[in-house]
Amino acid sequence: MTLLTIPTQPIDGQKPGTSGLRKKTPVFMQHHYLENFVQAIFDATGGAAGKSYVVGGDGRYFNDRAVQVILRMAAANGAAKVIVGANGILSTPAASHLIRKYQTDGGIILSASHNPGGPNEDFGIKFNTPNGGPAPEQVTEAIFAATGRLTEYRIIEVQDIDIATLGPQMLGDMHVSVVDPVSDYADLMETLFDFNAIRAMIGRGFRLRFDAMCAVTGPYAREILENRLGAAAGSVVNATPLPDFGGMHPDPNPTWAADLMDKLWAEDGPDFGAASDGDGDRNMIVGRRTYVSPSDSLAVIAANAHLAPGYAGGLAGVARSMPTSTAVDRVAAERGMECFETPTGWKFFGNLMDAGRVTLCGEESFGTGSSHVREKDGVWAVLMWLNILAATGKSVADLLAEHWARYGRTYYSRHDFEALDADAAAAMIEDLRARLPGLPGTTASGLTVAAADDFAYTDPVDGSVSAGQGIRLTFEGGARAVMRLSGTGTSGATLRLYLEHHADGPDGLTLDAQEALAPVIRAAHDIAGIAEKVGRTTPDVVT
Ligand code: VG1
Ligand code: CO
Repeated sequence: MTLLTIPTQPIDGQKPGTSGLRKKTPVFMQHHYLENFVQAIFDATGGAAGKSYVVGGDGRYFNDRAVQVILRMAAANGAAKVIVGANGILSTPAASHLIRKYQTDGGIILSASHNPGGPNEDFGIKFNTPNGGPAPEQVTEAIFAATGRLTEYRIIEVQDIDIATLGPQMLGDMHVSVVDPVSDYADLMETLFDFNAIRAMIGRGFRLRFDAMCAVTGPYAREILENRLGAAAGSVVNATPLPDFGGMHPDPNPTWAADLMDKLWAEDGPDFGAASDGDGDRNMIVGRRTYVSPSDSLAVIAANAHLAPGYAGGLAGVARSMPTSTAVDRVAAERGMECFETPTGWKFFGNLMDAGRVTLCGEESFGTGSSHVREKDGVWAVLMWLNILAATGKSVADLLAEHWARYGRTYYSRHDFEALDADAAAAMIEDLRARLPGLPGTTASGLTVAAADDFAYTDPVDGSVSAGQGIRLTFEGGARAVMRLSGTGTSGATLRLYLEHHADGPDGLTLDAQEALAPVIRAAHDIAGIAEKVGRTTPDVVT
């Protein structure tokens, strides 16, 4: 075994986005690309000497090679211990749990999440801090700065490490512990939810379907839903993680999980359906012929979480990302809970959870989670819904209808315009930003602008400021449109247009969301000039 110090030089563009560094797989496989970034993580966080880490990923193409490289680099940089999921597999929430449970100095997670995987698709890497959460902006900026200063990286030359066999081993002076990726996580879920009540509901004939989309949650869902909760064998479909996700786009929304939607709309469909994404942190919840929007799911969970044993004492507070609908705010107001509005990305929830200010967090992008870990958690959200259904005996459709009747309905949709010319998209946002001060009082497509700003966030815990987090247009009458550019894509630009309109009820709660939002959609297009500036009139994906 030889310790090598390899000369290298900075590689442009290794700047983490909303959730880590994501690039096309061939980019990551370029000479020194992964190695440079990993060395920058160690350099920017005070070195690896004597430290311990969790390492794992969602099993996508290049995950196995990357894990070998990271282990060899951790050993060469003097790390004391690495806990690695068997075969390099860990869902993002399971990795977060291991970091917390074993109190490591952080973790390195390999995933491009909901982006497709494969030799010509996407790969990604991110660093999580000792609280188990995605590194906050100060840390990702320090890592990026370190990528620009690199002159060398350290690695040991050694045969591949056996990461298929569970148990401890040594890599030079470094302890490597290969762990079952599922068991610790499944045990944690048993402490939070009433497994007996869910098992009894399933025993009474409740049928469910979980689509793992050939991504990382298959083994987790099988163990928890089928083995521990007694769902029929085969309730979990697409359950084997594959390096290319079987060609699927593991993004749990009605477009990409169309097969699940079909099954839930079928004559004799199951009572409950759910899907998760590449790395297991997202979730989509579907009832029989009932789609639950992620923003509504967050609000329903906020209103009912106390029915789950782990949350019986109530929630400390809730937080949502700014573009997420205000449905949860109404629950918080009724319950007298604090409600925070943060920028997009789970890293902004970490301080609030660490400080005990919030228990529940959510994003409109199919992300929900709680302070049990510091990542959003797809399987957790599914179990929370099952627990609520078991405790109330209600169907998903009834629960949602009753929620709307009580709080009103916040119609919500996100329109994504993908593969835009990056310069044109940036110019459109710039132009809009420049016009913001003049917008209030003006009228577009029959709606009057009440307020217009670019969202800036001051973290209430550490005072750090994040500006430029999305353009907000609020109209008289309360409708809202938000626009921002995606920070997770790997080619061109994606414009996200978020639309919302609240109906108090009792009438007007059963419209089609697109229909209810038609006026605000028109006004947003009109004000931003989407057709003229980026050449699009209709979105590629509507959620
Ligand atoms: C998207 C979502 C955001 C989410 C992020 C990471 O970011 O909008 O809410 O936190 O993905 O999720 P962006 O910048 O593309 O809008 V995951 O499951 O991809 O880690
Ligand atoms: Co994800």
